[in-house]
Amino acid sequence: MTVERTFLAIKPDGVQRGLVGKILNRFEQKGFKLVALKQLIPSRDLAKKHYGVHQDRPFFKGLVDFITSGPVVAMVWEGDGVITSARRLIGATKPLEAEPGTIRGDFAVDIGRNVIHGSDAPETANFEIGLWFTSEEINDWTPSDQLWRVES
Ligand code: IDP
Ligand code: MG
Repeated sequence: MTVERTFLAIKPDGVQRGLVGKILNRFEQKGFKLVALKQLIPSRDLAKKHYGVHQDRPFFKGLVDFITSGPVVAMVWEGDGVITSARRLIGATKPLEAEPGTIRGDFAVDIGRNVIHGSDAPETANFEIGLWFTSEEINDWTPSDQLWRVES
């Protein structure tokens, strides 16, 4: 059985604004499992690959400039349904359209400063996890309260 994983990254605005702890808490509180985490300033090459799908969009250069402008907190989270659920916890791309209670709904107003990235599908999750992390950086572990979390 393969456990579902997603790639999440707190963008430079989230780090600069001191939102790292609050954001991690949302996913821990939900019951997902953190299996990898690091802080890094992404290279332009990494940023361009990560946002490659948007390379022809007018905002591409600004997006790459921004994401490489300071530290990002990159993470892999694991759990059933984590890809879709994390996107719901994150909220809509345009923060003014994101529901209150979501991360973007609660912490952002500007589409170019929307605090966090989350993979949008299994294929992008696999691609992004492999782009940002080596397999040695991802930890297989079992929470000691696992039996209380899920029916096994
Ligand atoms: P997502 O982050 O919700 O998956 P995408 O459409 O994949 O949204 O866009 C990637 C990122 O590019 C967004 O999170 C946002 O920061 C930025 N972006 C998307 N559309 C625009 C735009 O129209 N203007 C400026 N930035 C944008
Ligand atoms: Mg996207």
